[in-house]
Amino acid sequence: MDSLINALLDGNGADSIVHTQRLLHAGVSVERIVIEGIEEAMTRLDEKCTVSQFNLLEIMLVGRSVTNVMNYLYPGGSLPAGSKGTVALAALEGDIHDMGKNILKMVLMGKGYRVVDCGKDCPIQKLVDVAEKESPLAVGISGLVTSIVPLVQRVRESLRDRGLGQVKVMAGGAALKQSSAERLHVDYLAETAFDGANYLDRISQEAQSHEQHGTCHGSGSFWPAG
Ligand code: B12
Repeated sequence: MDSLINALLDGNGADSIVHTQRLLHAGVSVERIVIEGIEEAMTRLDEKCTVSQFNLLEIMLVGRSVTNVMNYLYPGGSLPAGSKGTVALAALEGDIHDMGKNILKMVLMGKGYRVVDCGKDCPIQKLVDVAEKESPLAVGISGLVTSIVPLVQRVRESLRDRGLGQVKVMAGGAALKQSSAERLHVDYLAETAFDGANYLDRISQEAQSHEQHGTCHGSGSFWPAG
């Protein structure tokens, strides 16, 4: 895994792919490559980029290598149609980080969800408009800067004001995961993209079971849907 991390940190896209292939051949799971490889590389990049050493070009090259590896792990052509339900994703207004969101998008598509990507720096209004149009199972908010916490806290209410109280809200990303679901007023706070996918699997199964039996199980949320 260290060779992959070093290739990513060098911004060497070709070597990053070679090391990814080697790991896959050795039986290492995609999930481990994302969490122990890509996320670990970004943590080390952060340590490297102290205020005095901040180097935008370096970060961009790393970002490109990360994208190469993700495209390799989740090739567009092999993605299923998205039969499990729709999810709308966004990084809210004031947050221009989108690598975590893009990874989440690929993981969710790979797991069979249809993903509507509202992009980065996205106003809440736009996210709610998309939710109204697409009727998603959930909206996912990726937050990397702490300044967007007050916006995240408004998402649930904004959905409810539009009559979309049944849409679950999940959050993740380096800044948000230091908080709690309760404080952020969201239904679920994920540590990793795979946590988010597992949460969606649970609520998607619950939704299907409601449709089939008309029964009401717990939603895994402490926020009322009304
Ligand atoms: C790369 C980077 C950038 C790049 C972004 C490129 C891009 N296209 O995304 C650039 C150079 C543009 C950038 C700019 C800035 N950045 Co910056 N950046 C980072 C860095 C080094 C890595 C972020 C990253 O991509 N991580 C990798 C991804 C894969 O991790 P992740 O997002 O957490 O995602 C994983 C999970 O959390 C999960 N996930 C993520 N989102 C979601 C959502 C849901 C719903 C779910 C289920 C899961 C999930 O899935 C992923 C895989 O498991 C971090 C340091 C760090 N350690 O995070 C600083 C950091 C986030 N940046 C920071 C800052 C301050 C800035 C700037 C303000 C710097 C400046 N002074 O100009 C600007 C502008 C910020 C703005 N307005 O948005 C701070 C934020 C501090 C804070 N807490 O508020 C950090 C923490 C650096 C630091 N230590 O100070 N940055």
